Amino acid sequence: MPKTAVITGITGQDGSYLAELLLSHGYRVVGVVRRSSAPNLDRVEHLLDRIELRPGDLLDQLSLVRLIDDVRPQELYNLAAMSFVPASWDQPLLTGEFNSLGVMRVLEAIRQVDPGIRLYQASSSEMYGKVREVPQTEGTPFYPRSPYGVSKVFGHYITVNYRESYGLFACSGILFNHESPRRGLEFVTRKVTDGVARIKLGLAQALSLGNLEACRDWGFAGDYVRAMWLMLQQDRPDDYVIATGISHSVRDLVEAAFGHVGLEWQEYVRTDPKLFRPAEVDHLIGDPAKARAVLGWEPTVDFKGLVGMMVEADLARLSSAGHVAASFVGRIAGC
Ligand code: NAP
Ligand code: G4F
Repeated sequence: MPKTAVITGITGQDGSYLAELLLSHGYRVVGVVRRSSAPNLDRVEHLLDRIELRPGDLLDQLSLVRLIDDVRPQELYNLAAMSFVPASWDQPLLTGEFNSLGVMRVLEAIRQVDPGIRLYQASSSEMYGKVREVPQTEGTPFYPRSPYGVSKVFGHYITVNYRESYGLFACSGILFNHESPRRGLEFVTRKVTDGVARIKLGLAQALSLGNLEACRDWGFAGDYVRAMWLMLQQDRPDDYVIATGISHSVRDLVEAAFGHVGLEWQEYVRTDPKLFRPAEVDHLIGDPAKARAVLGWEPTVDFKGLVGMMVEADLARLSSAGHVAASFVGRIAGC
């Protein structure tokens, strides 16, 4: 019998890569989508004939209980969240509803319907915030610096608590920043690679950024979803740091992305004080030793490869969009 997996957040960056991975392992994949008047299925468009989509919302306990009862999965990957850190200062209560109470709703639904379901919870390196130790491991204390980080600490500990209280097979993956051509446009890597492609193609003249000195341990999302799956294939549930172990500044990122297309970044990048955060996470670098030893997990894409992949994808997307727009204008002009 093929296994069945439920993915909350299937329309997001990680959800789309995870769905591809699980399909390649022969799973029946059921994605949870929240009700909206304009569905946002771009990232899973190419999978729609192979996955099932069901309505559900982390704000609605009943929708989760019904869904799990109907689908009866062996595994549930809880990726849904409000994931953009700056937005968490604008909407701290909603962030808590999604990222903290939402996790507890998923845990309760599992506990009520079938405590045998294995759960992956998407925890975050933002929980380390003002870091207490370098590099950060599974044992490093948390010191979150944003409502997002605080909400994820709750999600992390309630997952550990349900594992210890009720014996659930619940794993928390403490994932460091992971990126791809499917990353949302507001996150710094994608903002930079999209900006570089626009400048290279003559569609923009400059790029505004915030803090160039912040450092992150950036990896490739396709590698990180493999770690999620591996966690749920072990004999016992546990928590793991997933990272590359190498950190770069936003300035390094900018230099690599502009350098990839032969441009000098200093000529195009402006810093805008409005893009600085009320409290910054200055430097993240993870130690993935446990994941390497227990899961056999290794990243396959390095920083330079990641930046190059994202710039190339944005160049291709914007070039073909420009081509479509130009031919459309041509057709109108020809009428
Ligand atoms: P993403 O692209 O922002 O995707 C978030 C997903 O959550 C979307 O599918 C969104 O659906 C869904 N969602 C939001 N609120 C929901 C709700 N109330 N009910 C149901 N679905 C809801 O995020 P990502 O980068 O793939 O990250 C996946 C998870 O990993 C998140 O929990 C994030 O916090 C965590 N994480 C990410 C990173 C990273 O570097 N990417 C690192 C550590 C942890 P819509 O399409 O309807 O908006
Ligand atoms: O790309 P970012 O917005 O990602 P951030 O805040 O690190 O959060 C991401 O990674 C977390 C894991 O650690 C996830 F949990 C979370 O869901 C999300 O996926 O910002 C990275 C850094 C920050 O220090 C920010 O201040 O880039 C700096 N930055 C500088 N200029 C900018 C900009 N960030 C954004 N978004 N936009 C800028 O213009």
